[in-house]
Amino acid sequence: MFSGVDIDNCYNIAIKLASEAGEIIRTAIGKKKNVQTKISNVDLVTETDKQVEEFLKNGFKAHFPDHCFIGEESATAIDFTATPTWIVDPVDGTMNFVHSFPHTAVSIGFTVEKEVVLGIIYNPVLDKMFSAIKGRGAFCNGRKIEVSSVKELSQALIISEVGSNRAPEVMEQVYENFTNITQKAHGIRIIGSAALNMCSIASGEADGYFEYSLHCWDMAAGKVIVEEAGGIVIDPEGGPLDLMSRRVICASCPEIAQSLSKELRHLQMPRD
Ligand code: LIP
Repeated sequence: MFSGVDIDNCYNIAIKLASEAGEIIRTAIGKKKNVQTKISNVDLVTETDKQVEEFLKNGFKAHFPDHCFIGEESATAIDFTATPTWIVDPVDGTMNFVHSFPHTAVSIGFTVEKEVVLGIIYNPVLDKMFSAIKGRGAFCNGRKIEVSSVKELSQALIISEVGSNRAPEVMEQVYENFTNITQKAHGIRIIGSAALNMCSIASGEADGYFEYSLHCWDMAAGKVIVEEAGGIVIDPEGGPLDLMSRRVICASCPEIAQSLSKELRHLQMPRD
């Protein structure tokens, strides 16, 4: 129990809704998409993003009428409070979805008193269901997952993203950081889904991930999945992660997180 919340019931409902949402995405990914743009011409939204969000919003409202809901496609001014809150990205990696690139997922985080206590990230194309409840470990399709044992940036595989904010000052910082980290690490990868990037850290497939310009729905579920897999999730400047700060470092261990923090040029983003 987390402050009177029946977390097992929340988990069971969220897994069921994530599976059903995944079915919508799996069916739609092979079909022609109706694509619109949001803040830039590479910030995409499709009818599937909206359909899945509506489905999840109605599903969580029906089961948990007292809980709050923050979703990528319906969020306006975000009012994040201590009340139990579902934080949802209906299709994380929308650009990938549009191109039928198979790294796309539904991401569901659940907070109690502003702390993420449950996370579910489901890639329906590859049929990978990642989940974690605070204090109980992290899993993929029911199998326990753990971060890698890599402890040095020089030996690490790092993931990052270009993001959909193409403002010149943002792009300059992105490329400066890519150039620097490429020289310091084993390698760098861009995959296109913040949520699945965090699952790669949790699964031990990569050792560090950083991004600026993302939103709370991109990282809420991933935070608890990485932590329960034995990893660390921090603010890029070194303090605890602020879910609304729109930036993140996560890593297999504190050493890599701190090395990334030291090497990166940081950017303050307008808060969610
Ligand atoms: C996207 C992320 C991607 C990130 C973008 C964006 P969307 O989410 O997952 O990794 O670089 O900034 O937030 O828009 O596809 O849900």
